[in-house]
Amino acid sequence: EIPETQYGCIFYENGGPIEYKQIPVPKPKPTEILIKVLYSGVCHTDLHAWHGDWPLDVKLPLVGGHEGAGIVVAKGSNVTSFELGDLAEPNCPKADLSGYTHDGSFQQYATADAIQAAHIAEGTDMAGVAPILCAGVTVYKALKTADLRAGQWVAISGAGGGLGSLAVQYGRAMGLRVLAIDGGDDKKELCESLGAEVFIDFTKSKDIVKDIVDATGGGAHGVINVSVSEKAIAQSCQYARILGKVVLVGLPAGAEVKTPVFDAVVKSIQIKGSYVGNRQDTSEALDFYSRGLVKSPIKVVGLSELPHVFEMMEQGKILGRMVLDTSK
Ligand code: 8ID
Ligand code: ZN
Repeated sequence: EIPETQYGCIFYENGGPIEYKQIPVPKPKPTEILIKVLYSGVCHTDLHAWHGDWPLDVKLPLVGGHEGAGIVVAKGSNVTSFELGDLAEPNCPKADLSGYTHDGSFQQYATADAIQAAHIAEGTDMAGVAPILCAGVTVYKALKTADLRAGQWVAISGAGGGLGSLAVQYGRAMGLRVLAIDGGDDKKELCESLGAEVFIDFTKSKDIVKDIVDATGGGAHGVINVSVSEKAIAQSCQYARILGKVVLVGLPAGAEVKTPVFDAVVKSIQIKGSYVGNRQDTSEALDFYSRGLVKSPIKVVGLSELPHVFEMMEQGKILGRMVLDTSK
Protein backbone atom coordinates (compact mmCIF):
# COMPACT_ATOMS: atom_id res chain seq x y z
CA GLU A 1 0.00 0.00 0.00
CA ILE A 2 1.61 3.26 -1.15
CA PRO A 3 0.57 6.30 0.90
CA GLU A 4 -0.33 9.69 -0.59
CA THR A 5 2.12 11.56 1.64
CA GLN A 6 5.42 10.80 3.32
CA TYR A 7 8.22 12.39 5.33
CA GLY A 8 10.99 14.14 3.43
CA CYS A 9 13.61 16.86 3.84
CA ILE A 10 12.93 19.73 1.46
CA PHE A 11 14.35 23.21 0.90
CA TYR A 12 12.79 26.05 -1.08
CA GLU A 13 15.84 28.22 -1.69
CA ASN A 14 19.59 27.61 -1.73
CA GLY A 15 20.94 27.91 1.79
CA GLY A 16 17.40 28.30 3.17
CA PRO A 17 15.86 26.20 5.95
CA ILE A 18 15.73 22.44 5.40
CA GLU A 19 12.24 21.36 6.46
CA TYR A 20 11.52 17.81 7.62
CA LYS A 21 7.82 17.43 6.92
CA GLN A 22 4.99 15.64 5.13
CA ILE A 23 5.23 15.97 1.34
CA PRO A 24 3.43 14.16 -1.51
CA VAL A 25 4.71 10.76 -2.64
CA PRO A 26 5.94 11.22 -6.25
CA LYS A 27 4.31 9.28 -9.11
CA PRO A 28 6.65 7.32 -11.42
CA LYS A 29 6.69 8.25 -15.12
CA PRO A 30 6.28 5.33 -17.59
CA THR A 31 10.08 4.82 -17.62
CA GLU A 32 10.56 5.16 -13.86
CA ILE A 33 10.37 3.01 -10.77
CA LEU A 34 9.10 4.13 -7.36
CA ILE A 35 11.47 3.12 -4.61
CA LYS A 36 10.67 2.85 -0.94
CA VAL A 37 13.94 4.38 0.30
CA LEU A 38 15.20 2.68 3.45
CA TYR A 39 18.56 4.39 3.86
CA SER A 40 20.38 7.24 2.18
CA GLY A 41 23.99 8.28 2.53
CA VAL A 42 24.75 12.00 2.78
CA CYS A 43 27.34 13.01 0.18
CA HIS A 44 29.20 16.33 0.19
CA THR A 45 27.55 16.94 -3.21
CA ASP A 46 24.23 17.23 -1.32
CA LEU A 47 25.77 20.06 0.69
CA HIS A 48 26.94 21.77 -2.54
CA ALA A 49 23.37 21.35 -3.93
CA TRP A 50 21.86 23.01 -0.84
CA HIS A 51 24.34 25.92 -1.03
CA GLY A 52 23.93 26.12 -4.81
CA ASP A 53 27.64 26.86 -5.12
CA TRP A 54 28.34 25.07 -8.42
CA PRO A 55 27.83 26.49 -11.93
CA LEU A 56 24.87 24.12 -12.41
CA ASP A 57 21.46 25.13 -11.08
CA VAL A 58 19.50 22.82 -8.82
CA LYS A 59 15.75 22.34 -9.14
CA LEU A 60 13.77 24.28 -6.50
CA PRO A 61 12.20 23.32 -4.23
CA LEU A 62 14.48 20.31 -3.87
CA VAL A 63 14.54 17.05 -1.98
CA GLY A 64 18.26 16.20 -2.10
CA GLY A 65 20.04 12.86 -1.76
CA HIS A 66 21.47 10.40 -4.29
CA GLU A 67 22.85 7.52 -2.21
CA GLY A 68 19.52 5.87 -1.52
CA ALA A 69 18.96 2.14 -1.12
CA GLY A 70 15.47 0.68 -1.02
CA ILE A 71 12.80 -1.59 -2.47
CA VAL A 72 10.87 -1.18 -5.71
CA VAL A 73 7.20 -0.66 -4.80
CA ALA A 74 5.75 0.53 -8.13
CA LYS A 75 6.87 0.89 -11.71
CA GLY A 76 5.89 2.76 -14.84
CA SER A 77 4.19 0.93 -17.72
CA ASN A 78 7.38 0.76 -19.84
CA VAL A 79 9.63 -0.71 -17.17
CA THR A 80 10.84 -4.25 -17.75
CA SER A 81 14.18 -4.19 -15.92
CA PHE A 82 12.70 -4.31 -12.39
CA GLU A 83 10.07 -6.32 -10.57
CA LEU A 84 8.22 -5.09 -7.52
CA GLY A 85 10.18 -6.08 -4.43
CA ASP A 86 13.56 -5.82 -6.16
CA LEU A 87 16.23 -3.91 -4.28
CA ALA A 88 17.34 -0.77 -6.06
CA GLU A 89 18.98 2.59 -5.86
CA PRO A 90 18.08 5.96 -7.38
CA ASN A 91 21.37 6.42 -9.23
CA CYS A 92 23.12 9.62 -10.38
CA PRO A 93 22.43 9.77 -14.11
CA LYS A 94 24.32 12.37 -16.13
CA ALA A 95 21.58 14.71 -17.28
CA ASP A 96 18.81 14.28 -14.73
CA LEU A 97 20.68 14.16 -11.45
CA SER A 98 19.03 12.53 -8.49
CA GLY A 99 19.04 14.96 -5.55
CA TYR A 100 20.04 17.82 -7.82
CA THR A 101 17.71 18.25 -10.78
CA HIS A 102 15.36 15.42 -9.73
CA ASP A 103 14.00 14.95 -6.21
CA GLY A 104 16.25 12.41 -4.53
CA SER A 105 16.59 10.03 -1.61
CA PHE A 106 16.06 12.32 1.40
CA GLN A 107 12.43 11.13 1.47
CA GLN A 108 10.63 7.87 2.11
CA TYR A 109 9.57 7.26 -1.50
CA ALA A 110 11.62 8.39 -4.51
CA THR A 111 11.32 7.92 -8.26
CA ALA A 112 14.28 6.89 -10.40
CA ASP A 113 14.90 6.12 -14.04
CA ALA A 114 14.61 2.35 -14.41
CA ILE A 115 17.55 2.18 -16.82
CA GLN A 116 19.89 4.10 -14.51
CA ALA A 117 18.90 2.56 -11.19
CA ALA A 118 21.26 -0.13 -9.90
CA HIS A 119 20.12 -3.60 -8.88
CA ILE A 120 21.14 -4.57 -5.34
CA ALA A 121 21.53 -8.26 -4.52
CA GLU A 122 19.11 -9.98 -2.14
CA GLY A 123 20.43 -10.10 1.43
CA THR A 124 22.59 -6.98 1.12
CA ASP A 125 22.96 -4.73 4.19
CA MET A 126 20.93 -1.76 2.93
CA ALA A 127 22.47 0.88 5.24
CA GLY A 128 25.99 -0.25 4.38
CA VAL A 129 25.44 -0.41 0.64
CA ALA A 130 24.00 3.13 0.34
CA PRO A 131 27.39 4.94 0.28
CA ILE A 132 28.74 2.51 -2.31
CA LEU A 133 26.17 3.88 -4.76
CA CYS A 134 27.86 7.26 -5.15
CA ALA A 135 31.00 7.40 -3.01
CA GLY A 136 32.11 3.83 -3.73
CA VAL A 137 31.43 3.94 -7.47
CA THR A 138 33.09 7.33 -7.78
CA VAL A 139 36.35 6.40 -6.08
CA TYR A 140 36.49 2.99 -7.76
CA LYS A 141 36.17 4.72 -11.14
CA ALA A 142 38.74 7.34 -10.11
CA LEU A 143 41.21 4.59 -9.20
CA LYS A 144 40.62 2.94 -12.58
CA THR A 145 41.18 6.34 -14.22
CA ALA A 146 44.49 6.68 -12.36
CA ASP A 147 45.57 3.53 -14.20
CA LEU A 148 48.09 2.28 -11.62
CA ARG A 149 49.75 -1.09 -11.14
CA ALA A 150 49.69 -3.22 -8.00
CA GLY A 151 52.47 -2.19 -5.63
CA GLN A 152 52.47 1.48 -6.68
CA TRP A 153 51.67 4.31 -4.31
CA VAL A 154 48.33 6.09 -4.40
CA ALA A 155 47.81 9.19 -2.27
CA ILE A 156 44.23 9.86 -1.20
CA SER A 157 43.67 13.53 -0.31
CA GLY A 158 40.58 13.76 1.93
CA ALA A 159 40.97 10.12 3.00
CA GLY A 160 38.93 10.35 6.21
CA GLY A 161 35.68 11.53 4.58
CA GLY A 162 32.95 9.61 2.76
CA LEU A 163 34.67 9.15 -0.59
CA GLY A 164 38.14 8.95 0.95
CA SER A 165 37.42 6.19 3.45
CA LEU A 166 36.17 4.03 0.58
CA ALA A 167 39.05 5.05 -1.70
CA VAL A 168 41.55 3.78 0.88
CA GLN A 169 39.87 0.37 0.81
CA TYR A 170 39.32 0.11 -2.95
CA GLY A 171 42.96 1.13 -3.40
CA ARG A 172 44.09 -1.63 -1.07
CA ALA A 173 41.80 -4.17 -2.71
CA MET A 174 43.33 -3.23 -6.08
CA GLY A 175 46.79 -4.01 -4.71
CA LEU A 176 48.01 -0.43 -4.26
CA ARG A 177 50.02 1.04 -1.38
CA VAL A 178 47.87 3.74 0.18
CA LEU A 179 49.02 7.03 1.64
CA ALA A 180 46.13 8.85 3.32
CA ILE A 181 45.94 12.62 3.84
CA ASP A 182 43.41 14.27 6.15
CA GLY A 183 43.30 16.11 9.48
CA GLY A 184 42.97 14.93 13.09
CA ASP A 185 43.83 11.86 15.15
CA ASP A 186 40.43 10.22 14.77
CA LYS A 187 40.77 10.37 10.97
CA LYS A 188 44.31 8.97 11.24
CA GLU A 189 42.97 6.06 13.28
CA LEU A 190 40.14 5.44 10.82
CA CYS A 191 42.41 5.53 7.75
CA GLU A 192 44.97 3.21 9.32
CA SER A 193 42.26 0.77 10.40
CA LEU A 194 41.04 0.67 6.77
CA GLY A 195 44.47 -0.19 5.40
CA ALA A 196 46.40 3.04 4.83
CA GLU A 197 50.13 2.41 5.23
CA VAL A 198 50.98 6.06 5.90
CA PHE A 199 48.85 8.93 7.22
CA ILE A 200 49.84 12.56 6.70
CA ASP A 201 47.98 15.13 8.81
CA PHE A 202 47.48 18.30 6.73
CA THR A 203 46.73 20.29 9.88
CA LYS A 204 50.08 19.33 11.45
CA SER A 205 52.56 18.79 8.62
CA LYS A 206 54.98 21.71 8.12
CA ASP A 207 55.80 20.65 4.55
CA ILE A 208 53.22 18.29 3.15
CA VAL A 209 54.93 17.89 -0.25
CA LYS A 210 58.23 16.87 1.31
CA ASP A 211 56.55 14.53 3.83
CA ILE A 212 54.74 12.70 1.04
CA VAL A 213 57.74 12.55 -1.31
CA ASP A 214 59.82 11.12 1.55
CA ALA A 215 57.20 8.59 2.67
CA THR A 216 56.74 7.25 -0.86
CA GLY A 217 60.39 7.25 -1.87
CA GLY A 218 60.01 9.87 -4.60
CA GLY A 219 56.33 10.82 -4.78
CA ALA A 220 52.98 9.13 -5.32
CA HIS A 221 52.41 7.30 -8.62
CA GLY A 222 48.81 8.42 -8.47
CA VAL A 223 46.73 10.88 -6.47
CA ILE A 224 42.97 10.79 -5.90
CA ASN A 225 41.73 14.22 -4.82
CA VAL A 226 38.52 13.90 -2.84
CA SER A 227 39.15 16.79 -0.45
CA VAL A 228 37.08 19.93 -0.90
CA SER A 229 40.15 22.15 -1.06
CA GLU A 230 41.72 24.10 -3.90
CA LYS A 231 45.03 24.17 -2.05
CA ALA A 232 45.11 20.40 -1.65
CA ILE A 233 44.61 20.00 -5.41
CA ALA A 234 47.52 22.34 -6.17
CA GLN A 235 49.78 20.46 -3.77
CA SER A 236 48.90 17.10 -5.28
CA CYS A 237 50.62 17.96 -8.57
CA GLN A 238 53.76 18.71 -6.57
CA TYR A 239 53.98 15.44 -4.64
CA ALA A 240 53.08 13.32 -7.65
CA ARG A 241 56.06 11.32 -8.88
CA ILE A 242 57.56 11.63 -12.37
CA LEU A 243 54.89 10.37 -14.84
CA GLY A 244 52.40 10.62 -11.96
CA LYS A 245 48.65 10.73 -12.51
CA VAL A 246 46.56 13.25 -10.62
CA VAL A 247 42.83 12.50 -10.59
CA LEU A 248 40.40 15.32 -9.74
CA VAL A 249 37.19 14.22 -8.00
CA GLY A 250 36.39 16.71 -5.19
CA LEU A 251 34.59 19.82 -6.41
CA PRO A 252 35.42 22.81 -4.18
CA ALA A 253 33.21 25.72 -5.29
CA GLY A 254 34.89 28.14 -7.70
CA ALA A 255 38.22 26.30 -7.54
CA GLU A 256 40.87 26.25 -10.27
CA VAL A 257 43.81 23.92 -10.73
CA LYS A 258 46.85 26.06 -9.96
CA THR A 259 50.20 24.35 -10.16
CA PRO A 260 53.65 25.26 -11.49
CA VAL A 261 53.62 24.46 -15.20
CA PHE A 262 57.37 23.78 -15.20
CA ASP A 263 57.02 20.91 -12.73
CA ALA A 264 54.04 19.46 -14.55
CA VAL A 265 55.96 19.49 -17.83
CA VAL A 266 59.32 18.16 -16.70
CA LYS A 267 57.65 15.44 -14.64
CA SER A 268 55.19 14.67 -17.48
CA ILE A 269 52.28 14.64 -15.08
CA GLN A 270 48.79 13.69 -16.24
CA ILE A 271 45.87 15.58 -14.71
CA LYS A 272 42.52 13.87 -15.26
CA GLY A 273 38.96 14.51 -14.10
CA SER A 274 36.70 11.67 -13.02
CA TYR A 275 32.94 11.91 -12.62
CA VAL A 276 30.92 9.22 -10.75
CA GLY A 277 30.88 6.05 -12.91
CA ASN A 278 28.71 4.21 -15.41
CA ARG A 279 26.47 1.18 -14.84
CA GLN A 280 29.37 -1.21 -15.44
CA ASP A 281 31.51 0.61 -12.84
CA THR A 282 28.56 0.47 -10.44
CA SER A 283 28.16 -3.25 -10.78
CA GLU A 284 31.93 -3.77 -10.32
CA ALA A 285 32.05 -1.48 -7.27
CA LEU A 286 29.08 -3.33 -5.74
CA ASP A 287 30.87 -6.62 -6.39
CA PHE A 288 33.86 -5.52 -4.28
CA TYR A 289 31.42 -4.61 -1.51
CA SER A 290 29.45 -7.83 -1.61
CA ARG A 291 32.65 -9.88 -1.57
CA GLY A 292 33.65 -8.11 1.65
CA LEU A 293 36.72 -6.39 0.17
CA VAL A 294 35.44 -2.98 1.24
CA LYS A 295 33.38 -2.11 4.30
CA SER A 296 31.17 0.93 4.70
CA PRO A 297 32.43 3.05 7.59
CA ILE A 298 29.03 4.51 8.43
CA LYS A 299 27.06 6.02 11.27
CA VAL A 300 23.27 5.84 10.97
CA VAL A 301 20.99 8.66 12.19
CA GLY A 302 17.39 9.68 11.41
CA LEU A 303 16.37 11.52 8.21
CA SER A 304 15.21 14.44 10.39
CA GLU A 305 18.85 14.98 11.46
CA LEU A 306 19.96 16.10 7.98
CA PRO A 307 20.58 19.77 8.95
CA HIS A 308 22.88 18.64 11.75
CA VAL A 309 24.73 16.26 9.41
CA PHE A 310 25.33 19.16 6.98
CA GLU A 311 26.67 21.27 9.84
CA MET A 312 29.15 18.56 10.84
CA MET A 313 30.17 18.04 7.22
CA GLU A 314 30.84 21.75 6.79
CA GLN A 315 33.20 21.59 9.76
CA GLY A 316 34.96 18.48 8.36
CA LYS A 317 33.94 16.53 11.48
CA ILE A 318 32.39 13.46 9.87
CA LEU A 319 34.38 10.24 10.06
CA GLY A 320 33.56 8.16 6.99
CA ARG A 321 29.92 8.49 5.95
CA MET A 322 26.67 9.45 7.71
CA VAL A 323 23.64 7.45 6.56
CA LEU A 324 20.03 8.53 7.15
CA ASP A 325 17.33 6.07 8.24
CA THR A 326 14.20 7.34 6.48
CA SER A 327 11.87 5.87 9.13
CA LYS A 328 13.07 8.38 11.76
O1 8ID B 1 31.88 12.32 -9.45
C1 8ID B 1 32.51 13.06 -8.71
N1 8ID B 1 33.58 13.69 -9.13
C2 8ID B 1 32.06 13.22 -7.29
C3 8ID B 1 31.15 12.29 -6.73
C4 8ID B 1 30.81 12.45 -5.39
C5 8ID B 1 31.32 13.51 -4.66
C6 8ID B 1 32.54 14.28 -6.54
N2 8ID B 1 32.15 14.41 -5.26
C7 8ID B 1 32.74 15.54 -4.52
C8 8ID B 1 31.84 16.20 -3.49
O2 8ID B 1 30.94 17.09 -4.11
C9 8ID B 1 32.87 16.90 -2.65
O3 8ID B 1 33.31 18.11 -3.29
O4 8ID B 1 33.83 15.04 -3.76
C10 8ID B 1 34.04 15.89 -2.63
C11 8ID B 1 34.13 15.05 -1.36
O5 8ID B 1 32.90 14.42 -1.05
P1 8ID B 1 32.72 13.60 0.35
O6 8ID B 1 33.72 12.54 0.45
O7 8ID B 1 31.27 13.27 0.43
O8 8ID B 1 33.07 14.77 1.41
P2 8ID B 1 33.47 14.64 2.98
O9 8ID B 1 32.90 13.39 3.57
O10 8ID B 1 33.10 15.95 3.58
O11 8ID B 1 35.06 14.47 2.95
C12 8ID B 1 35.96 15.49 2.62
C13 8ID B 1 37.25 15.26 3.39
O12 8ID B 1 38.26 16.15 2.91
C14 8ID B 1 39.05 16.53 4.01
C15 8ID B 1 38.02 16.71 5.13
O13 8ID B 1 38.65 16.69 6.41
C16 8ID B 1 37.09 15.52 4.90
O14 8ID B 1 37.48 14.37 5.64
N3 8ID B 1 39.87 17.69 3.66
C17 8ID B 1 39.56 19.00 3.46
I1 8ID B 1 37.75 19.77 3.44
N4 8ID B 1 40.62 19.77 3.20
C18 8ID B 1 41.67 18.91 3.13
C19 8ID B 1 43.05 19.08 2.84
N5 8ID B 1 43.57 20.28 2.58
C20 8ID B 1 41.20 17.60 3.42
N6 8ID B 1 42.01 16.53 3.39
C21 8ID B 1 43.33 16.76 3.09
N7 8ID B 1 43.84 17.98 2.82
ZN1 ZN C 1 27.61 11.84 -4.25
